[in-house]
Amino acid sequence: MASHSSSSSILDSILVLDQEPETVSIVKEWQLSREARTYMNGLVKRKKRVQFGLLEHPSFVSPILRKAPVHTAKIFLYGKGGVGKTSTVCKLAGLPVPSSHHETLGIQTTLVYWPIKTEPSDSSPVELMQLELWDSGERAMRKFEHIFPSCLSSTNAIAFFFSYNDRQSWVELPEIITQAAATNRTESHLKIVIATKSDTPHQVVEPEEVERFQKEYDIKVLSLSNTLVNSDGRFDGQRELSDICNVLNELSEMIINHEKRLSLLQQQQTVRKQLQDIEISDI
Ligand SMILES: Nc1nc2c(ncn2[C@@H]2O[C@H](COP(=O)(O)OP(=O)(O)O)[C@@H](O)[C@H]2O)c(=O)[nH]1
Ligand SMILES: [Mg+2]
Repeated sequence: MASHSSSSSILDSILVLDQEPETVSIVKEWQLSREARTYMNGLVKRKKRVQFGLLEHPSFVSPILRKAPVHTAKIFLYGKGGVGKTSTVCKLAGLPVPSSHHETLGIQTTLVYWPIKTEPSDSSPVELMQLELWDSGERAMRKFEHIFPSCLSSTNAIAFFFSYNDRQSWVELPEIITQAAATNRTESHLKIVIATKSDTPHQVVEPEEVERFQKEYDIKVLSLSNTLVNSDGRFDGQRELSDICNVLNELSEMIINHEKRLSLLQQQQTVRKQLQDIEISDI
């Protein structure tokens, strides 16, 4: 009996080696649906996004979110000064986007909560993404050597930045990807590229180049415009939410699928090690 159960557990382990990572699809624009309204009430109050400190949680505002499973992810924003990293944080968190460039001092962290629904939408529960955005200025990183490694430490993802109106930021992209890989040798983080200023009329990076980059590096490029949806300059929380919905869903989907892939890889490594140990003890 004992040998039967141990041989079936070995078989289960071997099956893990052939497994492909399960991929999750997030329901697009679910956050704008009628069903999502009660959940989103925790995020938008009087047309403004609610901001959360370290000890706060959206369930304080919308108790229905208390039961939602939480995916926590640290994302480090990395790229040349002035490309729009801080503006992207503001756009995604629903804060006013700075109208001029001020070097970010030290490290700024911002929490963005985002309820999601995965396919099949009829039966899956609402889950909550907790995205911890780490933003730091170029000068601060050069001056204080500990900043760069701290931003990379245990990060789930690195968002590499360039902007469509700054050729240099595009040319430097492969270099900064290599630089991050050299510092964070485990390389277990997800790599994403965020391309800002897609709204500017004088673009110096061609869409074909971006297309080629995605194929060559196998890194997805998300294009953004950190401008207000209302052209009269008035902030409308609901319209701003619709504007960032796709980006936050794509980001969340990539993070969840990356974590699933990593967890399967770790499981497979453990099984390989166990099988090696069995072979050695058989000798
Ligand atoms: N038109 C436009 N301007 C942007 C966009 N993103 C950022 N900016 C502007 O670019 C400048 C630098 O942005 P900032 O976020 O401070 O850059 P950082 O140094 O990478 O943090 C600011 O004046 C922003 O208003 C965008 O998507 N479109
Ligand atoms: Mg900045």
